[in-house]
Amino acid sequence: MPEFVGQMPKTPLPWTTVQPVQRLEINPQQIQIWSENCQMRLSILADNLIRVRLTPNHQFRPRRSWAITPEDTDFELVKYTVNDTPEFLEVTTAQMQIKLEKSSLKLSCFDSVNRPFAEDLGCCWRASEIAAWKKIEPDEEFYGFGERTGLLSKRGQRLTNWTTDSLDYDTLTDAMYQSIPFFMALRPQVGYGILLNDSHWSQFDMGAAQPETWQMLAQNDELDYYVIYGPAPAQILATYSQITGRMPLPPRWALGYQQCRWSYRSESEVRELAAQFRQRQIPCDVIHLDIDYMDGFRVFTWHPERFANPTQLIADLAQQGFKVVTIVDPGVKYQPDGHYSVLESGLEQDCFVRHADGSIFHGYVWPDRAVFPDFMRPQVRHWWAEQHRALTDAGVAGIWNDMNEPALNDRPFGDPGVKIPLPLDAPQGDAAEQTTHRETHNLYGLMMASAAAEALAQQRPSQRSFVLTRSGTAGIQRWSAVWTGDNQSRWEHLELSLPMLCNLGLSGIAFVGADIGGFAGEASPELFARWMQVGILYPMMRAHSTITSRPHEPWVYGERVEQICRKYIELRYRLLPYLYSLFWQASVTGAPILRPLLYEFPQDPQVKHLADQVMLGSALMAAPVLRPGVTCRSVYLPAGDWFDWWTGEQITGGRHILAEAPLEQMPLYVKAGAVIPMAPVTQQSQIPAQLQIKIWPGTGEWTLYEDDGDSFDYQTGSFATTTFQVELTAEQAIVQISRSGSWQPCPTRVELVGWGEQALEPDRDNHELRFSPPVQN
Ligand code: MIG
Repeated sequence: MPEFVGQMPKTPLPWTTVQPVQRLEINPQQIQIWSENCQMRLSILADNLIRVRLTPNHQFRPRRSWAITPEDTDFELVKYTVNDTPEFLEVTTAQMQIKLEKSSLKLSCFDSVNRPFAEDLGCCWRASEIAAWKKIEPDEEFYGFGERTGLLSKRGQRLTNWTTDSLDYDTLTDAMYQSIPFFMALRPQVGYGILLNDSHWSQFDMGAAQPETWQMLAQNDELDYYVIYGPAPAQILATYSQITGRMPLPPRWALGYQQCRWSYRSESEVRELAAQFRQRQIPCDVIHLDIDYMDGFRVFTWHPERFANPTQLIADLAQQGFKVVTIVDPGVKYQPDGHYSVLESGLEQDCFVRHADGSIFHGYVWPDRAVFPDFMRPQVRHWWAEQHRALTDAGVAGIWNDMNEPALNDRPFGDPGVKIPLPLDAPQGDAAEQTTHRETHNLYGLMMASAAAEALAQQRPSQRSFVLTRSGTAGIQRWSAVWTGDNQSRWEHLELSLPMLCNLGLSGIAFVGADIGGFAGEASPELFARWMQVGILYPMMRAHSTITSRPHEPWVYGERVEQICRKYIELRYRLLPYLYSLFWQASVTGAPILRPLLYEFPQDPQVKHLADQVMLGSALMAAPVLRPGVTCRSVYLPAGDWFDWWTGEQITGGRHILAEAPLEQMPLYVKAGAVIPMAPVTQQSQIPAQLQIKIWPGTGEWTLYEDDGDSFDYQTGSFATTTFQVELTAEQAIVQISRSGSWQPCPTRVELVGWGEQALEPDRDNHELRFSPPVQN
């Protein structure tokens, strides 16, 4: 545990255990339970969702305006039955049963055929911490936990929830930028999720201390958690995202290739960069401006010489099809000379975090001495959002939030000797709900990102927002995409990006990416080429590099690597209609876009640790090369029929195969019956002029989503969903097509791979296409 966090006693105090139930009260939604030394509230929120609260105090903590989950009363009442015996209280919903042992308040859950899950072993508390222990079932593995390095399953690990600037992270790193106290426990047939609904410092021990026990512990005087029954990961995420929120549909351009560097230091450098992309015909949508666009690292300013006319620059870039995203850090330069309106107005409106003694807190970050907004207060967020006009007025299309853990204690900024963390006893929040940084630390990034989203919504009201954040907690998907911070240009980091992004996806955050090429250090040409191949699978596809490294532009590593980058970025652009539909799906159901195989094949024991192969949606599987010098690799194909993306060869699954993987090729496979829409290559994302719907022979169903890609008109019906149902018989293949929504789709052809191609009527409604098998020779 970081020493600055706890007020933990040096010698741990003994735990207090729960006394037997004295009395209980059964209400339509909540069951109140009183014992001699604590009270418990069991809320039945859906057939597969309960919330458990337990406190030794007389009252539960009041709800906060920044709470990430809804009030219990926001849920519709569900029917459940109660069986109240002297030993047990049994609550049964349509999907699960909850059994409470009255002597101990231990709570266990069971599925409809009585298989146990989330079984309590005990709940205790002592000074400033409270914990519950539950049973690990023999075949259980644990996924999610937000942003984590290491293997896919976290069984046997101890994981801390505390947002931390984790520069130089590796597989041993514990707390990282994001802190998401959620995981799912999966075993064949049974799966459930746990959200620890607490922003204080907390920890999960998934069998590190005792192999058959998992524990959650919070530095709080109340235990508050949700149990979500699945059993499949998709169901767990659907419910999890119902309580923590889903990603709003992003603008289509945010799915394109994004180019970043610390930093593009001047207008002419940025213009040159843009020109390179267009001359070399490498598609790109977004250019990021890192901290050097500012005047002396003052947030919401432009450098007077190097970025003298940002409005003109951004307008010119728009002509060439580029959007500009600017970095925004939370630290506001403290130099009260009357010339910096952000500081002046922030001081005037009392926006900055103060010490417990009332004096303003100062830390040292990029602008040297700085003060930090208290984003927990709504009026501070409004003020912060207003400041964004300096950027949006110039035409900035998206906001990149960095350093919002907040990062200020572990980096030698300013005076190298001064490392001052934000004190845990600093008051935060409005007078009405005042608390301390101890409770809000993990929320700092979330609330900062929500202010950025508020700014874009206000200042670009008819366009969808793009916010990117480094820090966040559960629910961050509502406001922002997430990237995995300062990774390194090493093969190990290419490899670990996959389980890391998959676990973020299993934590409800679909819009995620890692810096392509690695942020710190020097990539070899081979590593960069392989990373660009993997990068097309990242929901957010951005290359970035640090100030001392080579820029990670597609042409930096010579002709051969440039060719490879072009080929894969073009493939990304051809796949945009498919990806865009996956984003729509994520926005509606909470499903991840980049998925571990276990998400698609939860019953297959072969894939529970598999993370060097990934699924993009349910149709496409990639088996990238993650090591130098490798030109072929073993690939596991789950049961069923598959097709090689490159050769079209049909392969029977349920086995390992050896795949050819010369540097030019990332092995890619498609499931039989898959439907993948493809657009012509363009240099920037746009509404496709025509679509080719590729279907691989088999049986399946898939829905294509289309709209204008940028406005909110889709909310009033201006979209098209087209569902393709594919059925394969010995004599023929039948594709049934139905469309809804008022968006007029583009000209479309349907290709049954290896069989033939047919044009589709523009209205696409209730069509049936029949294909005859190819003539064998
Ligand atoms: O102290 O803005 O993770 O992407 O380029 C480093 C400079 C601050 C850290 C971010 C990185 C960004 C860099 N920032």
